[in-house]
Amino acid sequence: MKPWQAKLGIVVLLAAVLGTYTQCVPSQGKNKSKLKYNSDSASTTNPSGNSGSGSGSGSGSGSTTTTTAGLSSVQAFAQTTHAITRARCINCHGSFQQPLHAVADAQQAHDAIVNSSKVNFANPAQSRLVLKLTEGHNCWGDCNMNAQEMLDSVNDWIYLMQDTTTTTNTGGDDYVTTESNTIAMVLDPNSTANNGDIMLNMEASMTQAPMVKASEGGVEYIWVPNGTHAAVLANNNAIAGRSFITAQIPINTQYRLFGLVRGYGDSDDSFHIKVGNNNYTEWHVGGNTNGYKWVEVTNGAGKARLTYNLTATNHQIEIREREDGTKLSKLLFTDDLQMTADQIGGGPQATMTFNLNALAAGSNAQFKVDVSVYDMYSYRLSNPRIMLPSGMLKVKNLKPLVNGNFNPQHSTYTIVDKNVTPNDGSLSGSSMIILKDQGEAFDKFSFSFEILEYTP
Ligand SMILES: [Ca+2]
Ligand SMILES: [Ca+2]
Repeated sequence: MKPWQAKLGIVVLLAAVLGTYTQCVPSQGKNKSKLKYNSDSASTTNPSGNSGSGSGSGSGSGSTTTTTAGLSSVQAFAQTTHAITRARCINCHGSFQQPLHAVADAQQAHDAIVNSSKVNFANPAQSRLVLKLTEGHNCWGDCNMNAQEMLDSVNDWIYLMQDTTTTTNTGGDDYVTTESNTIAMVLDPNSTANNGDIMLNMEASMTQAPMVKASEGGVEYIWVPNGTHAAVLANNNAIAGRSFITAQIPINTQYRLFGLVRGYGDSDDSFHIKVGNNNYTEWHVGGNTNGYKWVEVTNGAGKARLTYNLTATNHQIEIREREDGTKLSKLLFTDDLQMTADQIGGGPQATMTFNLNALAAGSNAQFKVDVSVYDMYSYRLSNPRIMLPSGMLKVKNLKPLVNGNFNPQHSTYTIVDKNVTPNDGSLSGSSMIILKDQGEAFDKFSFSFEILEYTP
């Protein structure tokens, strides 16, 4: 099952770039407990997110590989690009204007595009469907944003056509831990998540030069490098760097907006920001923030508080350069109007813990790895490590299993080959993106090791 087919459960952190999918968003009563977010999700862990304790067995025989066939081109088109053409192009291309890619019949609309070579599967960005929008052909908003939306849909169309290969690990000679709780429970063990909270990772945004993406100390951010422009830029200055991201708002209500920012001083501490159809507001993050800090999005030098009335749909967010040198890592919409920036601390990143004692008798070792939701389709694992009270534990070839299955693409940690000691338990400094299987409400992690040999 592809991840978006079982799109249930928590909505705590969707970095939605895709406007074409209908998500099942729970709209039941909202828990108003404060949801805590990490300032630095790449290097901080939430100890309360502990889950997945247990052990496992190391017996079994081999593994089986299964391939799930991708969708047909028409099926994939119907779920992706067709949704855009139906919504945006129907007035002309749904009736009289060739190619008739916006007619209701998916096969006919699909054939109209494919047979006239309006889509370029080898180089989606060069698809006429996309380029026409960048050239200004009947955009329904900002042409570049519309083009990006169309390009996203074509990329998804291609993705949906691909076969998915998974390997069912039935043990073999490997040592396999027990399964974690579901990722939804791991990330939110007390079900305190607020359904009206939406986290956006700016690394998933579309930037327009001189706005660029970068990272430092495990924090990904966007910025216009300091020194690019000498002066403060007005919100209609065409030379400004810009970035766009879609917020998938789950509930019709009022929201406040916060950003995880870094400012360096009075001339490096502001953005213009535009939410949906609202006007630009001038967001001053407050001089030198001394590192990354959650700051409420306010308006003007007087920092007037803002409340956004947003409908339950996709809203385009534009971050626009005002003063270069200002960095933005994440945005958080919340319908908890009482929330303040200093309450945003811990987060939807959690540590999974697996007891290895049954796999490596007498070791009393624990395997720990941090997990977060990366985007609509994937998780991120980071900082795999072993806590070993004494002795030495030889560890080799670590594989994450999602719902018991190993996907050969998830191979970052297969090169692990280490003699772990109490003072040195880190298995890798790399993080790994893991494709969701059925979504965080269902997916459970376990881990296999080729070798786990304990020496007291
Ligand atoms: Ca300033
Ligand atoms: Ca500056």
